[in-house]
Amino acid sequence: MERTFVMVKPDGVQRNLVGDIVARFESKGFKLAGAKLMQISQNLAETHYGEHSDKPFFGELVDFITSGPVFAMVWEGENVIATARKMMGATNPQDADVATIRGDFGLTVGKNVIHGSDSEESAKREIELFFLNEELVDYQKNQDTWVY
Ligand code: IDP
Repeated sequence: MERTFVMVKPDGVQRNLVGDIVARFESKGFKLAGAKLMQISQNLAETHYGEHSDKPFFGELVDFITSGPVFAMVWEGENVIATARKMMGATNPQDADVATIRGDFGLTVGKNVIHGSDSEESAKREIELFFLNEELVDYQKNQDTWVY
């Protein structure tokens, strides 16, 4: 089953949105495989956002993502990578549809509440970057027979 990396950014944690965001993924039918509240180091931030290192907003992005705790998660389920991106909405919350996480909770691209892997390759990379193998749990949920 597919897995993806999702993270409530420091603005989402400070604004008490963790519960609502977790509830959306649970209600959709996805299964939580791992989760933790953590402070991202400068080094981890620069590695995670490495593809943006030449962008003008890189410094601001690293400062922001290290400015307070984040809530890191691994979610599992059929087509979860693409579906999580749909549930998050467009990168700029002003372009994000209503009923998406960014559409409902964000106003600016710099503080857009949530991160989610954008491909199979980045999901694998980001899960390995943020979680040890033993922090991820393989288990059955009875609801799955009603979801699939
Ligand atoms: P994504 O988070 O939707 O995958 P990316 O293009 O990978 O979007 O950008 C990573 C993050 O960088 C965004 O979520 C956003 O917080 C931040 N970002 C993107 N563009 C800008 C910008 O123009 N100014 C400030 N921050 C930006």
